[in-house]
Amino acid sequence: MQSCLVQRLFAGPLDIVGDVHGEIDPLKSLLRHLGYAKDGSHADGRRLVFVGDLTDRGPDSPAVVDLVRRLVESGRAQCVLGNHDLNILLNHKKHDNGWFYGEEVTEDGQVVPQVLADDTVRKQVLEFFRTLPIAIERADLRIVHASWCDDMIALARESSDVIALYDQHHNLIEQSFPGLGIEEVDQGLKHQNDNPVKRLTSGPEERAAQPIVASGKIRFEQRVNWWNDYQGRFCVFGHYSILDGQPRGNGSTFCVDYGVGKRWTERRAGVTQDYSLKLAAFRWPEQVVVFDEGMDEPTDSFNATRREP
Ligand SMILES: [Mn+2]
Repeated sequence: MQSCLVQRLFAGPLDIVGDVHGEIDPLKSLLRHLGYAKDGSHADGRRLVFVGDLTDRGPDSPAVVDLVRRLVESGRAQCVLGNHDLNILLNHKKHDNGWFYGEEVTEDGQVVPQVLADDTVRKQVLEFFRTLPIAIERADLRIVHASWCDDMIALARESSDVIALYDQHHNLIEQSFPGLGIEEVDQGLKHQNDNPVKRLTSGPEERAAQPIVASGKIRFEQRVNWWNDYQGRFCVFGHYSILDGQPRGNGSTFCVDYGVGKRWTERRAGVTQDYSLKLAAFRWPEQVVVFDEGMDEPTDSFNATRREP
């Protein structure tokens, strides 16, 4: 039997890696800078944790999933499910997961160079994603892709099947709507906020004061910075690569997604090194951030306003 969707986090020192989004070269470089051998072992007994969103946007999602899968299977790493990984698992086709369906992805009318999946890769990716928990925890630390919410975590604890849990709450929420009278935006918000799978993997949302243009679409919802009201054990998450000047950490939370998923935009602009969008790992218990290009900084500096790229 599969274990439940909230699992026990490894004991010992950890390196918690942000959203990789198909960027295999920065991932290999980061693991090297962190001191991991090719087989994923570490001389100091450290182990890896991935906060999810392994795929989409970058050049080689199949290679990233393959590497992380092998690390997880050999007991060198743990990984939680991100919203991009979830979309693939639920067979939700999005503008940036065409690679999985063997289709080229275009952005601004140009093809984004990517390795495309074949049947073998699709099968391996789906099998691996089906094994992933939504959250992992131990006495001093919690890890989730987008947001920690105790009520939603409690629901995830009772399930061992992320697809079944998603469907169950999707249907319950649909049934809660009377025939008429709930606006589409509010229906969308209920699906986002009240479905534990959505809430934990892509975070709470609220009505925006003004419509927002995002990825070429007009949206009437906006993300809620849930960490401002969070109380509980230290929580590390990813997902929020754009923090709009908010601090990355507040003493009880830390966001480790430094935006490498959009690095293809920098490459397209001719940047070949010293990228402003990075892949990072948050070291626990040290609370130091290490980047794929090797620099590291204590997180004190991240409690100040983030320097925007
Ligand atoms: Mn995400």
